[in-house]
Amino acid sequence: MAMPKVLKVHGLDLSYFTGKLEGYLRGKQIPYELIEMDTGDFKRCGKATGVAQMPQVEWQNGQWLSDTTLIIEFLEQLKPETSVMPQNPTLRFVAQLLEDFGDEWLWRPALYYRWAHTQDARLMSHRLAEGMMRDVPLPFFMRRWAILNRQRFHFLWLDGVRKSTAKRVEAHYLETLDALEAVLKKQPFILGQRPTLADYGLYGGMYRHFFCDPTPARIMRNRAPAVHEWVARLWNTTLVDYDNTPFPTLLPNEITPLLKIVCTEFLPYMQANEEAIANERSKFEFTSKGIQFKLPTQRYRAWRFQRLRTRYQVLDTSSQHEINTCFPELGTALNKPVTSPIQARIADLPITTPSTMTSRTW
Ligand SMILES: N[C@@H](CCC(=O)N[C@@H](CS)C(=O)NCC(=O)O)C(=O)O
Repeated sequence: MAMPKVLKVHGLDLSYFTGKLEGYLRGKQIPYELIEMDTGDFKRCGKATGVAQMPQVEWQNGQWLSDTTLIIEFLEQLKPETSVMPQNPTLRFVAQLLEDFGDEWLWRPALYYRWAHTQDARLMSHRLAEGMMRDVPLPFFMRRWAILNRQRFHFLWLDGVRKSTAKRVEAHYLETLDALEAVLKKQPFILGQRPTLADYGLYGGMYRHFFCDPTPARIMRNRAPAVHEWVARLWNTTLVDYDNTPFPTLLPNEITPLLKIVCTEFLPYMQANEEAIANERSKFEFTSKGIQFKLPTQRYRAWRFQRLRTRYQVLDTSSQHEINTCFPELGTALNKPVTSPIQARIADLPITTPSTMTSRTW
């Protein structure tokens, strides 16, 4: 299949997942045009793909791509040169695991910093009222008020952020930042000398929120200058320059604290979410270092967790062994067979057309 000359990426230049995709497209040197969504475009794209989210990529002849994880997988197949997938199965698995972590775990602290801090919330509500909401026929101050309240309700209140949990959500950022700093002080990219999916997987939160939003950016500059530098480095990376740099074959020692966070926080969270869905519950409880969160279940995350487990289970025993030796908790969490697959609101192929949409499982 041929790639369109220029991809039309509908999104926003302040959006988590648009930033992740943009970083990757720049790295691959895939030309794209960023189309700044307004609410009308958001709805139109949602109708076209069946999922109301951003970014959405207009492919060709009325075909669309959605979901950055699936889009990246798809583009990797279409343009396998300048690959971001480590050849070593253990490293490839860890890169995919870190993408899951970046997408599904850093989201809460990223949204927390943006919407719970006055300075950040003021700036970002202004930008959204001017940008995404520009087609809403209301005075500016009302658009701004509406978006501020909407975001706070959805991404703070509904996502378990309370007085009792806020400090812990903050720590999710700070602890991840420290763990990443340890890695990036030693090497230019997360898994070594060459950019991989692990870098792009962590990019949404680390770039569009933590690097750009005033409060977390100030923290990053002071506390983790090597992370700060990595964010800019990745933006300026063209993968073709790394063609002759071999992929890493060993997990760097420095990555241990980061994978510890993945094992002790993220995987138990994903497990609890899946269990609750299997028991047809819409909420579940999750404890992070003694702090209890009450959270809504998310089918998409359960689907990703099952996908990750299946990926672990098809690894050859020596790779599994390698992972288990470093991180016994990983093996334990991922060994459970997937007995009742959970469907998400995402087709398992990123390409959708209006005709295939109707056959999707919601
Ligand atoms: N898994 C999706 C997640 C996309 C996503 O959640 N995007 C956010 C914005 S960065 C969104 O559209 N949120 C919906 C909303 O704010 O209503 C992906 O990788 O593309």
